[in-house]
Amino acid sequence: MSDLVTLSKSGTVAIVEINNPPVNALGQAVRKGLLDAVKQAEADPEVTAIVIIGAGRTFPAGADIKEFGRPMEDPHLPDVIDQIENCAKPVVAALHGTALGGGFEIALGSHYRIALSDTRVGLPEIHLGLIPGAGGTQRVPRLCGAEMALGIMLKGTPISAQAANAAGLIDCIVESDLLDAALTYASQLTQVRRTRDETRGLTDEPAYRAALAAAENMANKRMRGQIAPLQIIACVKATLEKTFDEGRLYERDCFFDCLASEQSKGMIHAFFAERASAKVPEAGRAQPRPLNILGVVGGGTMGAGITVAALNSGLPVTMIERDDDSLKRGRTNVEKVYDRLLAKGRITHDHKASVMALYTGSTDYADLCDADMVIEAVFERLDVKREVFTQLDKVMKPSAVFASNTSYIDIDHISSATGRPNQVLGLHFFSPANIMKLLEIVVPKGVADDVVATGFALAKRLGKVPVRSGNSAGFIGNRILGKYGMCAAHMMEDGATPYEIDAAIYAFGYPMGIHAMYDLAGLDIGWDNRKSAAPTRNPAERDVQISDRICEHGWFGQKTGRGFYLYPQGARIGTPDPKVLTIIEAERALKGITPRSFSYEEIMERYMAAMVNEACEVLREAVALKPSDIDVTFIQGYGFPRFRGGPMKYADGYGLGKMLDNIRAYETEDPVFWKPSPLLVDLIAAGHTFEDLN
Ligand code: 3H9
Repeated sequence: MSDLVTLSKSGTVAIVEINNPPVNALGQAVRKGLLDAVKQAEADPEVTAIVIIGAGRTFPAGADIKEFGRPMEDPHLPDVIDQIENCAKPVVAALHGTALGGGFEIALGSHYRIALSDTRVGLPEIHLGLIPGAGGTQRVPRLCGAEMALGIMLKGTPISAQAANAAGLIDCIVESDLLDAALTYASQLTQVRRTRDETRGLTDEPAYRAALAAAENMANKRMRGQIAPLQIIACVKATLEKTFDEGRLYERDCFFDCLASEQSKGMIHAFFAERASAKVPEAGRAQPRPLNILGVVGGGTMGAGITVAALNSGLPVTMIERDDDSLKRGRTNVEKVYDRLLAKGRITHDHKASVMALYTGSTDYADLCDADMVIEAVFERLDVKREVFTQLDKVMKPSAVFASNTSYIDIDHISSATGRPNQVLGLHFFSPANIMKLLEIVVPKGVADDVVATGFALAKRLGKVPVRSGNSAGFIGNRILGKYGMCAAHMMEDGATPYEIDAAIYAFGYPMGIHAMYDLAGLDIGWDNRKSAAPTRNPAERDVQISDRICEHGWFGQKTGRGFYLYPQGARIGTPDPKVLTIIEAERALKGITPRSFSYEEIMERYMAAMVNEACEVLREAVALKPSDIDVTFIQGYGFPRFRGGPMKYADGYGLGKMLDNIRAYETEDPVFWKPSPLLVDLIAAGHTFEDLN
């Protein structure tokens, strides 16, 4: 037996313990150990029942994702689970932590399931572009019906032990002493029970079929182009049409189809990239400073969103505003978030009250004297921000960490307003800040390591996905966005309508196209930026002014009812605007451009080439530490389809040589905009890919 699985006995009950930190992933050695242990316990005449339990922080959290992509080694998880299910002695799975994926499937193949009350169980394979492949799609619907089973597998979000218990997925919940409770439970069992024979979930066939139809409808709309969701639905349908064994074989085929797909490779890449982005050199060299009280300056959309994110994590927040009216608005902005949840029945009044008890508002900076960290989230103007930092410098304690929530401004220009610039970093939150996962942590030169480590500790506490960025204009995300945004503008002026460009981007897998996104963010933001950048613009650079013309009409996007699109009666989804097309035609005529047509393929080739080429510059200048950080930035902050793994992963798959050829061809049309990045050229010359740089 392997060291990762141990077998012991308590009286007549055998204890099989899985000990593979940190999450007891089910790698080959664990599977083999588990198989051997169960066989051995079954063969032991003294043993009357078996308990399977995880050591450390959790019951297995699933298959070992690192093994995917390599040849599968025996024993396979479904065979291990068969051994457990076919065991002649009762097997009890004792769950704690996060029993996920293959881990939960082991529990489902066991005859009984007992769990600590704070356990979460689930089948999150969908987030890896996979489906449950060890019986999950066949057992869960048999136990709890199609609607709940599809919810668990299509959302991939773990559910509480209580919800699982109510649905019949867990038999018994205990508050503490899991092993003792499981031993007592197991010692009283006399017979085995097989989840495969359950039919409770199948009793109401019309409801079952209705749930399948609803899921299919949802997947086609909201999970467009993805393979795994439809495979999950097909597997659940198979529970009606096939025997358990046939269904399992069908599930197995679907699992391997998904595993072989580019989509699962992209999503698995994203899984590891999101964990790697938190591992920065500074956090390896220094411990974070204590973080018990947070200050937030500004109660507008961003300040309130950041406050909510902090309050949700249990961090007390002192919000500073310039006067009583503004402070009242700030508090209202925070409360609005909870009131919406209350209205939807997602939280109780008590919950809101307990969270709001952590909130303090003030108009006096001196009230930040105890704060360990302060995040400034005021208007995006350097003079305003500098004034705030001057005030903060007077009142913050010596060890305090200062952060500016900015999307563009040079942090050095802000930090020089304080006497301690080595304690100032940038935190670029994305709106809505309490929802969006991405947090760009902007690290100017000379910032103390423990200050950077504190920024990453804050991100972890708030449940954000942090990406380290150098202090370059627009940081990682907006800098690259600026470039491919320009590429889209060129295509628009050359003949593609904004609606065709958006349709191509949507078909690629984005939730919306770039013009719809501009409308959502507000066209005036870009207009202001272009006006302030005008004096320093390179005159040789192509200057598309279509969106300026739109702004000159006062059409700033959704908030004014029209932008690139029309939004009649407050509509959230826009319709094409013939007047915008007229504006575009006029601009083309002014420049003497004869419009030509663009296929979706060409639109995406140019769009991706602009994105990846600028990303190479961001890497070359060490603004981003590695390509996978850029992938994370675009997946988490800019709607890049996760199933494509991010722009750099996509580029590796597309072929770097082919992408460079495209860029060189575009360069002949516009040598100012299209300059191949030396990093891309060198990478190809060395026969490497972005993956090699990760
Ligand atoms: C599956 O089960 C398929 C089956 O249906 C069929 C098979 C035939 N494997 O996230 P954290 C690592 S598919 C390998 O920072 P947390 C992770 O990379 C699987 N490694 O901790 C990190 O490593 P490092 C279905 C894994 O507390 C470390 O563990 N299951 C795995 O924030 C800590 O992770 C899933 O999709 C794994 N399965 O969150 C669950 N899981 O320190 C995926 C984690 O080197 N995992 N690692 O960076 C999770 O959702 C979270 O990790 C979990 C803990 C909630 C468990």
